[in-house]
Amino acid sequence: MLPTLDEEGALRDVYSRIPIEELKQRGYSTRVVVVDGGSKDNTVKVAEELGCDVIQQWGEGKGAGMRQGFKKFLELGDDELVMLDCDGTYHPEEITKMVDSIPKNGIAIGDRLHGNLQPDAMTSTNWIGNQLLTWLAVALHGKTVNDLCSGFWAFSRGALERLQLNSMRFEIEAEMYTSCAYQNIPITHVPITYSKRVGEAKLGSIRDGTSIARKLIIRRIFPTPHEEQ
Ligand SMILES: Nc1nc2c(ncn2[C@@H]2O[C@H](COP(=O)(O)OP(=O)(O)OP(=O)(O)O)[C@@H](O)[C@H]2O)c(=O)[nH]1
Ligand SMILES: [Mg+2]
Repeated sequence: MLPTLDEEGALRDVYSRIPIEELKQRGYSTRVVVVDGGSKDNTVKVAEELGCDVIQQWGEGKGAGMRQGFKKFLELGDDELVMLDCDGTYHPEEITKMVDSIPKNGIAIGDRLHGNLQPDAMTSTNWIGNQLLTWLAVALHGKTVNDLCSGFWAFSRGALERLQLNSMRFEIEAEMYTSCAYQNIPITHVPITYSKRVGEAKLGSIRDGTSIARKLIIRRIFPTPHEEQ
């Protein structure tokens, strides 16, 4: 599953690097689903040309889009789901390693901070923010996580069925983690490569960092959303 907002510059390359053959050798048949948040560029056209399934999300934000993608996955009855940002920062070749690392009824999280973080990939503000938010998450919720804001996750169906989420924007990863903490969903950490993005960032470091911290605090007080939207 690839969440997109104006990612025409990266989508073709990301798609072509998905290791469909290697996954086939492991017994998987694969579908590529693009969840689009209302791109103004040619992202949707490119996704259709490539033969991806396209979900045009309602509402705005990566969190809203991912939750719609999760819902579709559960309806379709598929077994495992891998989600990665579609901006060229994550390496689709590493999907096999992620899938191999999914614990039973659990989740594998790609770990940029103890992996191969390329020198120009993350600004120092974002590096500090990622470290602080990861530290805050563990301090509040107690479950080990190495890279809270990673955009590369691999889920078993059993884990996705249990996640309880209502995030709209970039707090979604933090909420997936808190849901794992409260429901004892096993997590493994997989060192991954992280490269400089293609195109413009949609995340505002300060604004989105603050809402991620707020989500971590809210879920310490109210472990599950009042109502899943
Ligand atoms: N479906 C959907 N995807 C979105 C939306 N906003 C951003 N995305 C996608 O979510 C992924 C992460 O967004 P980025 O802008 O890369 O945010 P980031 O990775 O946290 O920030 P950078 O480190 O600056 O790249 C990208 O693939 C975006 O295209 C949205 O509203 N809906
Ligand atoms: Mg990114």
